Amino acid sequence: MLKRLQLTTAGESHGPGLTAILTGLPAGLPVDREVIARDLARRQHGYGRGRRMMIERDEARVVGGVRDGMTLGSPVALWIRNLDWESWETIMAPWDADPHMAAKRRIHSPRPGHADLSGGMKYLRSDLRDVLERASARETTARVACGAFARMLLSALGVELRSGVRSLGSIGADRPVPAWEDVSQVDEASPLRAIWRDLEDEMVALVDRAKEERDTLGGAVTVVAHNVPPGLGSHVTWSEKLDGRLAQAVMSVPAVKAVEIGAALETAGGFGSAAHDPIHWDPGARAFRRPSNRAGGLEGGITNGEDVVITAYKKPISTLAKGMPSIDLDTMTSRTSQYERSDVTALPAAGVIAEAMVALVLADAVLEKLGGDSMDELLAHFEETRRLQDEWPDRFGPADGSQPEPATLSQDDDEDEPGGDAA
Ligand code: EPS
Repeated sequence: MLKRLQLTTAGESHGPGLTAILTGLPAGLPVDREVIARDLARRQHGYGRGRRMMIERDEARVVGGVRDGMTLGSPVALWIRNLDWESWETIMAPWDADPHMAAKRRIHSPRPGHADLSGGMKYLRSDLRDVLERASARETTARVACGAFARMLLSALGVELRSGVRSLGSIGADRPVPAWEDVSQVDEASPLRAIWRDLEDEMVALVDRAKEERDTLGGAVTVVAHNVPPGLGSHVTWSEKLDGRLAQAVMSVPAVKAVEIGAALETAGGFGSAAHDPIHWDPGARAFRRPSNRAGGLEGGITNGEDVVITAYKKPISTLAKGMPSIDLDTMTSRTSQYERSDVTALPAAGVIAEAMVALVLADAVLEKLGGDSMDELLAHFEETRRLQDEWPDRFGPADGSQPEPATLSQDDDEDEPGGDAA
């Protein structure tokens, strides 16, 4: 779904490491390695993660596309080591794996909700590990590292992104749609990166309870992109609509089963008059203003200059320590699903991953609209587009400059229109 950028990742959860190749970035983008390191650390953080996160210290080694802190316009290539590889080498080696060890860790009783059964059937594997290793959320490390490059491109245009946990289980589900001010206050060091800090203790207690009950939890994370230029994406073709492109990217985050833009769930249940954001004109600032942002910054699949607000709803992790009713494929009899070390919840990380996906889609839409092989060209095109957009309202109004009577469209007027029912 990306149009100018292309992202490919490779690597298994317990393989040697992860590779990512990101193509399409312009030359001359300053690359701050601290931004990449910070996003990787943010993704690793969060209450409810399993022991694996104590083993890994994610670090992206840039092995292509960057020279002396600047992109070259060539593909950016990254390598991230799996420190856990040491314990899995005999099982996951590309050659000469130890058959005895591999058999010990073979998966033949699929976890309901996971890719185990559907992937095993599709790829005709007799060890479901062949599926779970790639279906694992470990892969999102590579996405977050590349998302940091997209974030840096966006920040050159003044766009910022933040996220947080909006609800965990049912805690927080009755709170309003978070705005930029809410996600900006998220304390990255807090246990769950909760948007509503007053609910954090209750959320932590629920994670403890789920762990004790050998169960798992889902919830919702909200990403807000601030200062997004108007005019990204387009209404003209279904595949260019930016809401659709964002939804696809965010839905691809592991365990996400629904994506909401703005206040979609709330507005779907009411009247149109309570759903849409009134449009005002501020003559001093020569800017359109909206007192609300229920549309989440997107109208007609195009950014309208308001903050882009996206919520991802994540199902509870499908690896339950207590298992779920399943089938042993070796005997085709009922059996509890096999357990693989996992997390009780990964919601705090999901927010960071969704941020990376939103950043990649927005950066892609920026490149689609503004083009340019270099950052210099991109920024020049950005300024010119801004100037044209600022001047655009002058194209309206009577040619002689007189003030027209305010126009109203009544139902009767509508019926007199060509093609109206009254014809
Ligand atoms: C995951 C299971 C756990 C998580 C892992 C995703 O890994 P392991 O089976 O090695 O304990 O920690 O997430 C990561 C490794 C990560 O970097 O996010 C799964 O089954 O999806």
